[in-house]
Amino acid sequence: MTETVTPPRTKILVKTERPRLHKVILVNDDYTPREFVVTILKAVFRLGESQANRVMMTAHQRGACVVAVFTKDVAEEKATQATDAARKKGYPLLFTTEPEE
Ligand code: TYC
Repeated sequence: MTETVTPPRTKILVKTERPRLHKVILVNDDYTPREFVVTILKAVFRLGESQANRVMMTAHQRGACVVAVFTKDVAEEKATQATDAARKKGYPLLFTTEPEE
């Protein structure tokens, strides 16, 4: 007679963590015109006029301001794109990225 062996059922719980988001940070400088900063914030980060002005003024007064958060790739791409656009015009404007806590 054949015996049927039933193995214990093991339930495997797969936990997937969400990828960490990265902040794009606008850094103040003394040379880039305010209007140009606003133009970049609107073109690259799709901010509206008043939000772009608020972000620019916050960086101007406090030294830096978070523009937005994205996945790592998108944050780095947008920061590079925005910084390169400023270099092409001869401005020292800088966007950096850092992971969110
Ligand atoms: N501080 C610049 C000026 O007075 C304007 C400026 C604002 C530049 C924000 C960079 O991230 C910046 N012309």
